[in-house]
Amino acid sequence: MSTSASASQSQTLAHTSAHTSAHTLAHTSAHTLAQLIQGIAGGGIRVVDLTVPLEPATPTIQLPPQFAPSKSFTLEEISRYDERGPAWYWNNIACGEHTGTHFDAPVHWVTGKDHPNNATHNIPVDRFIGPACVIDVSRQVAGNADFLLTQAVVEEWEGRHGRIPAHAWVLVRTDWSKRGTAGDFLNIGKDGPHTPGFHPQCVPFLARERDILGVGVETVGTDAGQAATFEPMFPCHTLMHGSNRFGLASLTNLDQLPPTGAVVIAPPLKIVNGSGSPLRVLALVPA
Ligand code: 23J
Ligand code: MN
Repeated sequence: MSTSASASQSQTLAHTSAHTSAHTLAHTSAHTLAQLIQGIAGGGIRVVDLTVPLEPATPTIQLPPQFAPSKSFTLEEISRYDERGPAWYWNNIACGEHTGTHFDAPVHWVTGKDHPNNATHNIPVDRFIGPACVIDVSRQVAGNADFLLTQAVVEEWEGRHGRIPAHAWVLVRTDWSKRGTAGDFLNIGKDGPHTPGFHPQCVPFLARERDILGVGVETVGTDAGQAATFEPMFPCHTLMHGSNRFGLASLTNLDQLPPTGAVVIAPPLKIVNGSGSPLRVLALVPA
């Protein structure tokens, strides 16, 4: 009897407390979204565009000549308020999936091909949004175009700014996007491109020990220019996508972000079985 009464009372309490917390949560999330909108509308949240312009001159990755090349961006006019369409302007577009500011999906790499939900159309959409950890190595890169981010440099950053939280975007500020010409940006020498990237040992640390969403870089691809010669070949692609994580390449304006505190929103186009896509990348930054 008393057992039954007690069970019934605890059920009632559990029900009441679940109801209260669900109600409070619903209220809190509505309030949080209202604050977000107010913040964006001049209330102290800055929206920073991390995207480069997408045009025929946008540099695309130059792989060694034995590999098939990717098409650069083209715009083909369909009509422009003329006999082809008197009241409308529109274009056909074409480009490789990995052109300009773009998203790398896990299926892009052979090591990521068997992960579930690994393509642009089926990655869970909550994984496109996360806190940004911005690691500034622009000083090191200014002295060495082949600079590789190591776990030691990441841990030194964590000593100053705190541990990288789970499901973060790790953005590497190199100031590489400030290079004015395609020649300087691609920086191709007789022995191939010289651009900064990740030390092979750093990538599993970020993916597995820090459980990041992915990495973002200012260079044309997430791997270093010389990464075709590394072991494994293209270690950032091999290990990041092998761990079902993402890449963002050809970002800009990383110098406008704080080391922590920004939120990055990076959803690719919903290309069915896409390996990636050009996208607009936005950061929400507390003023
Ligand atoms: C294909 C092969 C090698 C590389 C890449 C693509 C990229 O950087 C890319 O955009 O994903 S390194
Ligand atoms: Mn790519």
